[in-house]
Amino acid sequence: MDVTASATDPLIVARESFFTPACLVVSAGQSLVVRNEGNALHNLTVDGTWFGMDVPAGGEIRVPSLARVVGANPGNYTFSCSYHSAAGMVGRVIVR
Ligand SMILES: [Cu+2]
Repeated sequence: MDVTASATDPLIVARESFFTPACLVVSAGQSLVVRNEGNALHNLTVDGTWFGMDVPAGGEIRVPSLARVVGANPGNYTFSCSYHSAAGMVGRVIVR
């Protein structure tokens, strides 16, 4: 059987000032969709990686294959909104 990304990519929703879900598990080959359902500009920054991208209010971004973000290092990564991390806008993604 072919193993490909699921039809529905994992989704993180950003609001003021939290992510939901705050913790999720994804396969390295999957994309990740981040949707901003809040009214402020948010972003998604994955600690320890090169990845950081703004998500405008009402907008959506697609993080490319997580394998391209974390390289050969699956595991636990903290992500945050760099604008609101002090307000607790952080989460965790487990890439495997
Ligand atoms: Cu934010």
